[in-house]
Amino acid sequence: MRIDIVTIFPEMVEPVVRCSMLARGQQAGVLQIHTVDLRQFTHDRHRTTDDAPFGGGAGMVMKPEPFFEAVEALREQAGWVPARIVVTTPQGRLFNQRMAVEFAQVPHLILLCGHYEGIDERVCQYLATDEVSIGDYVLTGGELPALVIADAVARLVPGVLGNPESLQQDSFVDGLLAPPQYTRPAEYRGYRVPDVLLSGHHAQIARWRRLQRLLRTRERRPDLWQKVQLTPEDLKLLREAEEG
Ligand code: 97T
Repeated sequence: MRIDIVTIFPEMVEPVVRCSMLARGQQAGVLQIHTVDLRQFTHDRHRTTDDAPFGGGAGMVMKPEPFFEAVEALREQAGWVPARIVVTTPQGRLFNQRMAVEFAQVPHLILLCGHYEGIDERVCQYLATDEVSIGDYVLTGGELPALVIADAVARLVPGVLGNPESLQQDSFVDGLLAPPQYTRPAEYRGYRVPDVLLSGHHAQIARWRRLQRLLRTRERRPDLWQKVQLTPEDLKLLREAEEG
């Protein structure tokens, strides 16, 4: 898989893709991540990427031409394989694990980072395949959202993670949060690891973990809880927890 991140701040993006798990996938040869300087696709002396908004108003808008030319050049380089072209913007659909799985299924992902008051709408309408937000807060630019998306997608590419079993245990795969995890020492500053985890009773441990996931999701994420399909075993675990 190839991921291109198109930005006016390549020096912000570059160190992140050179390190972390993203580097592992590139080392393994299953993932290629390129940081692309949008200014390479300008033609004027000042390498202009923005301009005043038509109709007036505060701030600047990113010009369409450098984005169109960058995407064309990158797709050409990649041999015109199927691509998703994603603009990161507060106006986009909210990013989630389902979208990460979708994006991981195409061989070429191009992430376009916006700044200022936004990007010329023609980029969103005629060039991008997707407009994506990573959450309801305002950032200074699309670089961090692009890195978030790149990370979430890259770890799904076969060979990027050392142990693919962990993918099956991801939160959201079955719509529940993960259970609490502990490691040695079994007691630290008087804080003890729950006895059941030290017991070696695998069935009881599995039941305890399932219950913790249910309780946490109900307490912290009513939005996820609404959609959970509870099994008869889940209802029994919850009933017992309420009694005991
Ligand atoms: O706040 C932003 C500014 C520019 C580009 C993207 C964002 C954003 O994306 N998700 C949340 C905020």
